[in-house]
Amino acid sequence: MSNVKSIRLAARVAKRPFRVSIEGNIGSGKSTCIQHFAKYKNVETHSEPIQEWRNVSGHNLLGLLYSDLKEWTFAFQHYVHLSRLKIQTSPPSNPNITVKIFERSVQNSRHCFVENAKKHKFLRDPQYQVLQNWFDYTEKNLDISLDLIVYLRTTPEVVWERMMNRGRKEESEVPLEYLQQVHESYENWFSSRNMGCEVLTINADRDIKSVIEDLERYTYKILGGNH
Ligand code: DGT
Repeated sequence: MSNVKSIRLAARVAKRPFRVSIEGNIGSGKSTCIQHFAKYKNVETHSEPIQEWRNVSGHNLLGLLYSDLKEWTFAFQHYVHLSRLKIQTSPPSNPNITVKIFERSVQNSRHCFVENAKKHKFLRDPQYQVLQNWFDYTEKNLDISLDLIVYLRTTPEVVWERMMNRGRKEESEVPLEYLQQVHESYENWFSSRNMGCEVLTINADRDIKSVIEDLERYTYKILGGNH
C-alpha cells in the first residue's frame, strides 16, 4: 500500500479528518499557504488565532510576551497550548470535511517553542516541567496525532527582514537572534527520528509564487489523496 493510502486509511479508521500542520518560523508564509487550501470544499483551514492572543479578557498576551520573554513565556505557552488543542481536536464544521489544515500544532508548542524557551532560560525548570506535564497528559488522553507536517523552511535573516517589513507592532523589537533560535529549535525537532508522521519540507526563502507552485505539485500528498 502506498504511503498516502496507508495514512488516509489511518485517518479514516480514527474517524477524523486527515490532519496537516503547517509549520515554519515567524514570517515564513504559513498564513498564505493555509489560505491557498481554503478553496477546497472538503478542507477546513485554521490560521493561528492571533486576535485571541491579543485580547485575553482585555490583555494583549502577544504584546506582553515580547515585552518580557522571561516574565510572560509561561502564561503564553499555556494559552497557546489551549488554543492549539481546541483547533486540533474540535470536530469538523460539517460532514463533508475530510481534511483539516492548521497553522502550527500542539506538538510545535512542546517541541519547538517550549524547548527553545527552556534552552534560553525564558522558562525556569519548574515552569518547564508543568508545561511538559500538560503535554504528556494531553498526548496520552486525547488524539492529537498529525498525519503530515508541511515545513516551510527558511533562513532566519530572510524571515527577519520580512517580519520587520510587515511591521506587526508587537514584533517591532524582536531581534534576529530570536528567529535564529526558533529556526534552530525547528531543525532540532525535525531531525528527531520519532516524528510520528512525515515532514514535507518546502524551501520558503523563495517568492510566494514558487512556494505556491510547490504546494500545487504536492497537493495529492498534502490532502492525503482526498481531492
Ligand atoms: P506567517 O504566516 O508564516 O508569516 O506567520 P506569522 O508570522 O503571521 O505568524 P506566526 O505563526 O509566526 O506567529 C504569530 C506570532 O506569535 C509570532 O510573533 C510568533 C508568535 N508565536 C506563535 N506561536 C508561539 C509559541 O508557541 N510560542 C511563542 N513564544 N511565540 C509564538
